[in-house]
Amino acid sequence: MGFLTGLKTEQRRIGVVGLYNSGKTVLLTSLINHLQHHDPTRFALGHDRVIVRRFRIEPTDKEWDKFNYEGHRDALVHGGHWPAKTRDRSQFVCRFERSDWTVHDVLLKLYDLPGERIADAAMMGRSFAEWSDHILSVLGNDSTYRVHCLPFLEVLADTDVQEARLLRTYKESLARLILHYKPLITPSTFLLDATGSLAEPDTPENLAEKRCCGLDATRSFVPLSADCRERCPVLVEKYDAFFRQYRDELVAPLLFALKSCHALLVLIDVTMLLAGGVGMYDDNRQMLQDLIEVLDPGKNPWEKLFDPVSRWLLPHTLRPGGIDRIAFVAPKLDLVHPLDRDRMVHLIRRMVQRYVQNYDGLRAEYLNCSAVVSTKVLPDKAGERYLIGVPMRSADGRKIPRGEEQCFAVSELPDDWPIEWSPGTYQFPEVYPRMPVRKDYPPDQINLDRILTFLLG
Ligand SMILES: Nc1nc2c(ncn2[C@@H]2O[C@H](COP(=O)(O)OP(=O)(O)OP(=O)(O)O)[C@@H](O)[C@H]2O)c(=O)[nH]1
Ligand SMILES: [Mg+2]
Repeated sequence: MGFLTGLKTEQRRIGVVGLYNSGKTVLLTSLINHLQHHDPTRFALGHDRVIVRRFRIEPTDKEWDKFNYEGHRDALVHGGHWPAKTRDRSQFVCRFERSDWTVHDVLLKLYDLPGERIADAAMMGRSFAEWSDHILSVLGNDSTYRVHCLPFLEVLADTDVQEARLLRTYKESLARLILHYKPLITPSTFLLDATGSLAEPDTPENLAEKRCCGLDATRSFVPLSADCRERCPVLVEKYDAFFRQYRDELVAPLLFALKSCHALLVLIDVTMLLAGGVGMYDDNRQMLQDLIEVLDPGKNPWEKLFDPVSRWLLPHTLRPGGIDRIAFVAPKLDLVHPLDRDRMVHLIRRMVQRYVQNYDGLRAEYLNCSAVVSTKVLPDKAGERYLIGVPMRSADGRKIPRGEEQCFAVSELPDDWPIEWSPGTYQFPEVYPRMPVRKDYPPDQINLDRILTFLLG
């Protein structure tokens, strides 16, 4: 508690979620950097010239690894490259005062997770049978899924079910889905296993051979249809146990942490969804829907028990949590031409707003942002959009070493999501980060301050 200053403490827990590669870790790194070396002219918290003071990093809760802020910041500044992909959940805890909050300081807890795990959200609150039905209804009702999962669906329907074939065909299906930009890969350990090892690009057959779909190779499981469950009670018993271990050990700690948050920051990477095709859009939407359903944000019963004043007087550990606000954010705004940046916000609204309105008492904000602005803008030439930055990939998609700045074209954003589009129709080339070398000078950002202002409430 802020006993040195005689202040009360307001604890805020914020979970950051989004698909893999959507920009969670970069956003957190830039956000922390701006709080640590706060300059109100470059990061406006609230409406006035609010100053952040007495910023200090605090120990994480005991069951959490510390978010590697220093390492990520170092990779950006000294390495000139983006932070490494996240392989495990982590937490960052800091305390600071803000000049417009005179009676309390802020204890801020931020949560980062590997985006792959979002695909498992539908396991929470479901039995193995319920999860199986949920996943198989997605696989069966969507034509893309049906095509890639056909051999598995046929083995499931077989009267003589063989477990080895079930496992192999399910894993080959997951591998084909990955190759077709479908991120709903569950159990997510097929992509990123429980020890943090990541699936490398390979053929479906090899991936099926090398990867597991469970806590480990001896505890893999696949969804079973109602028919199959009827016919194979022994297999059901085994998978039910593996499913429960997986859900309780890998998924529950994450989901409980998110559920105990006051606010969520949901990243929806419009550039990735447009570049990845309609399948990627559909999956992201489904996964967000599953996640929000499990987290059940909005008014919680605690809120009815305490009026705002008595809540204020409670010690912060007893103050009710419960997500009452979500910022839906389209990241990487700097990869989109300024003429189209407002459309990013419109697109994420169109994607989730109707669903979010179902939750009473939930405050939602829709914004775009760039955590580390890494491009400069050229005026549009004859309707084409051009940006300047240091490209990360060659024309054939291979990663290339950091070189000189170049001018490159980016796609125009549509007014609304098209009915259908294939991977590659839209292009937003990745660039190397542009970071100031001076350690106490945080990167140029857009809207991170507005996001935090909203989330802190
Ligand atoms: N140009 C630009 N690119 C960004 C920005 N933020 C993120 N990126 C790009 O997005 C990639 C992924 O960012 P991360 O923060 O690692 O993504 P993540 O959501 O943490 O991904 P996982 O750890 O896989 O879940 C980076 O390597 C960058 O290429 C940004 O503000 N501007
Ligand atoms: Mg990450």
